[in-house]
Amino acid sequence: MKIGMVCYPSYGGSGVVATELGYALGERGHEVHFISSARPFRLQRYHEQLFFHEVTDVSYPVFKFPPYTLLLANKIVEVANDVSLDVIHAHYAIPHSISAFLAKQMMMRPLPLVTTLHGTDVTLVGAYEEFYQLTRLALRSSDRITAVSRALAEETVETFGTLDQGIEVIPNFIDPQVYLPGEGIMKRCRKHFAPHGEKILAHISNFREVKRVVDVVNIFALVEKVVPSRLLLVGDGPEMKRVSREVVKLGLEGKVQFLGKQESVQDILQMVDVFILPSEQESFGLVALEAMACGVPVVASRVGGLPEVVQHGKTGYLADVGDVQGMSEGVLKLLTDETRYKTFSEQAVTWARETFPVGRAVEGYESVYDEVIHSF
Ligand code: GMT
Repeated sequence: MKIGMVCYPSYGGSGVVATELGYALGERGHEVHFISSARPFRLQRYHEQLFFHEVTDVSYPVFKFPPYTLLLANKIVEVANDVSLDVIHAHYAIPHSISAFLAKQMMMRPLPLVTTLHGTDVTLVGAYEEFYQLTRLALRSSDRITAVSRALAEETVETFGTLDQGIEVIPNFIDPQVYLPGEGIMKRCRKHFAPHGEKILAHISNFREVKRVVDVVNIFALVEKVVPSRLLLVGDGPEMKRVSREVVKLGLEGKVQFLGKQESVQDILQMVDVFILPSEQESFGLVALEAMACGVPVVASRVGGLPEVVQHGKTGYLADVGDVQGMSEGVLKLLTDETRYKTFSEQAVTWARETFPVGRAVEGYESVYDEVIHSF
């Protein structure tokens, strides 16, 4: 099959899922054409079945903002005609499915559209009054819709009503060859961050408000009073200043390290003891899955799709959103009992590998493409 993959290029789970899916499809002999405003950040390795088409900007005095949605629609048509795409797979409803919908209208032949919902497109963006009607159009005009968790599929129906084509849940996935417990080189780094054998906690995100990174710092403050520890904060985003201020306010400088944006998060996860994800909303929490695959138990909020990803009392602990005390207790339960820690860590690896293998997800998407192509 020839698949047009439309995604955001920047740091974020949806771009990661689209890119990893592209590589896996390429391995199975499909041709995958990424269409985006820049090269997706995980699209680094050369693969003969993978191609990238950049949506180029235009500058014209009457446009206050360049109309990206339209430029993308035009590019989709160009690529679809040039390489004879069989299907368009849009990751994120706004604006990608809308651009694909426009592209479909411009085509002289049918071009099936599959939309994958990742979360904030529905839970935040889609539910804003300003985007509500557009998101509804994106959903209604997609030939097939998939969602990354049951929770997200249910929330979509609650917000937008029942959709004729239904929503298929295809959970996110990991490549167990990449995300695995590791030692080796990471032992050296561990010594660098925790020279006196302190425990290492970590959080990775795009530092948006919805991630509640300030809670991470507060959870860490409670933990490190009991167990000598260090906190690694990976990523960057709008909340960075507030988070840095909280670190200073609590006198935690020297115990908290900001690592900025990083690409191979598996290298960092392999030296971590507990991963913290206290988000306000999380349709799936891909990074929590990546952590577990590396043998790192997760302490997270009981929200959205996280209970489908983190098994409370088995691969980590869940607490209500904002329950800093509860989450710090979860971390301490893990850090103060070696036997429990080892059991959780092993269960996390098994759960991640057996429940979310890349192969199962790729087969799921392949059959969605196949069905939609043959229904035209
Ligand atoms: O969480 C973000 O801020 C980024 C966002 C994205 O579009 O990449 O993540 C969403 O999609 C990921 C991949 O499916 C999910 O793992 C995240 O849970 C989801 N984020 C939210 O729902 C807040």
